[in-house]
Amino acid sequence: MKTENRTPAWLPFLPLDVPAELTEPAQVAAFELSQVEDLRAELRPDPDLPEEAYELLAEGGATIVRGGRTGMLYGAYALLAAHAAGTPLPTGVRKPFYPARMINCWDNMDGSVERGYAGRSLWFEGERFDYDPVRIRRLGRLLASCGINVLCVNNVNVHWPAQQLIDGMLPDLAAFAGLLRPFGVRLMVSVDFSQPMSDGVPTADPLDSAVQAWWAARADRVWAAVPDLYGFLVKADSEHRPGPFTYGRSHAEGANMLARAIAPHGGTLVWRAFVYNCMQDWRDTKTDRPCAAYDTYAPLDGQFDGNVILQVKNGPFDFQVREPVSPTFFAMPRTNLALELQLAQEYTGQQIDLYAMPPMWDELLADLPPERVCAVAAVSNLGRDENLFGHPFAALNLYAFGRYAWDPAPRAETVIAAWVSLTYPGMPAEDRGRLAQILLCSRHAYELYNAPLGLCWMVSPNNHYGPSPDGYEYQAWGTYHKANRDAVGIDRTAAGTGYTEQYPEPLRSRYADPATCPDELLLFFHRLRYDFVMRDGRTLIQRIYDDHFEGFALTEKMAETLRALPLPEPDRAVALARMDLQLKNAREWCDIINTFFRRLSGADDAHGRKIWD
Ligand code: GCV
Repeated sequence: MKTENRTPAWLPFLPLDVPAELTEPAQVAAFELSQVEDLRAELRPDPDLPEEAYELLAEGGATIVRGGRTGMLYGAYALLAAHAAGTPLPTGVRKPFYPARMINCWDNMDGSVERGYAGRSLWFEGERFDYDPVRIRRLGRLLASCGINVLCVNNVNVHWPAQQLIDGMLPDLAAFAGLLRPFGVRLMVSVDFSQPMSDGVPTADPLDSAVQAWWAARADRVWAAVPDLYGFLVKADSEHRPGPFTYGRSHAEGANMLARAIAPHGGTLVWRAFVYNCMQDWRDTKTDRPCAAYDTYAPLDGQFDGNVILQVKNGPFDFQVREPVSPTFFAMPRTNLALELQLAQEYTGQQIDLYAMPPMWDELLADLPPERVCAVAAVSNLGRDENLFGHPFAALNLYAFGRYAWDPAPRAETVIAAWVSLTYPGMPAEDRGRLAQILLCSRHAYELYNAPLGLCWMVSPNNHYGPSPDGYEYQAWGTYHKANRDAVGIDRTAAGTGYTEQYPEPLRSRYADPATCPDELLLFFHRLRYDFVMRDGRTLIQRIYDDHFEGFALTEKMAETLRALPLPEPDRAVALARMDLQLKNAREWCDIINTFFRRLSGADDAHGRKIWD
């Protein structure tokens, strides 16, 4: 397999490969620091500091990196980043806010990546592990340099032969784990809840003693092969995956059974809360998909074992362009919760259209206090493409995820600016500023032409790129906007589906009243007539038209600025080619959605712009 020599993403300040013989994070740290000629630094292990903590101290013209076992590596990267960007050293003891900072890779063993937009899998091909170890060590370096410490190696939809990862392929899993271990990155495996049945056990009922014994024995084998495995990740009773519902058992009973099997090994059981009826009849107006996670899990609060983490998507639907914070986060104070984000840009441009996520996370943090969850996870946006991310700027989202996972404080501008400086140090400061501005406004532009006012699911079915206003309207996925000639949206207040009742105050009242509901979420929570007058005095239909036109116009401006930037190759060629595709996509969204609403409503655009008849 070909080894790419290009150093990925935000580490141009250290274009090097870490030698294979280094096995400890401290050795990697020492090696990294030794490669920078004008840097005097010394590592000082401190067993009194938490394992991942560090402190940088100036001492006699040198910098001391005091740290725990992995902390020294994090400290070394912090020092190198500050050195490269010319910024002051971080002060005081630094330690991550969340102990588990995970990426979930939806990689299949046939080499495909579910919702992957950066090429094939970096480590699977042809139903087995198949990778370039040099590239995997670079990946470890990339992850450590932004603070990510857990990688789930396979898709949550566990397709055969991924069951073998905890069976015949354990030696391969162990070898792969060994490549990432020097970077402080631990593996996790997605498991198939029904796996005992493929091994002669007649049931997967979590209360059956044969099932419990099977998992306990399996856990013994798995941890014997990979003693520092972080744990298992489970998607159960979701989108046709097997799970405890088949046996009339609750998700607490299902999760606890697995958690007890892995507890003796210190394993963590991460259980996804993405459960809803994906076989809904569109005529059924009682079922409202956003209610599903809360309805399933809130009654189980306090019933999960201590080594279970319930992983909840940021919003109640499924990674739409904009969603309100999931109410499940507020309903389970006695349960370990993890926040799940999606870096893979499934609904947000597929790593063709620009969509920098930090502004979205800042908004999320305004409603979700970081201490509501004990861990964070993100669906990976990585792949085998030369630049690892498909779009060179998509690297920002992984970098930023690591930074926010370490320190969940809203600071989109700072993180974006830091990424730009580290990635393109050779570009003049003014141009870096322009690029940072493009990235900062990319989400706003995308939202305006794609899904303004909280309108979800007007996307092409299955591949989820490009507009199809009625594409999901009569399907079984619970994804309806119900636009007719007079109105659009679903009433999710107490008078409607009751979804707003799942929120605590003040969110409940804020969302329930169209007068206080943020414009961006208006059509998520309310069914409104096209002549509804918005806070800014415009009618709803005029806002729909205006937002789509504005989103396209903003994209044209972004394209113009981008074309003038002295980006290094090959990033420039890739970014410009993808921007051309984005412009086409934005035009389609603008024209098709506006035409859809004009045909339904018959309303003219107040500014007489072209909308098709
Ligand atoms: C891994 C959405 C995606 C699926 C994904 C699922 C999930 O439905 O379209 O590809 O499956 O979310 O998060 O489990």
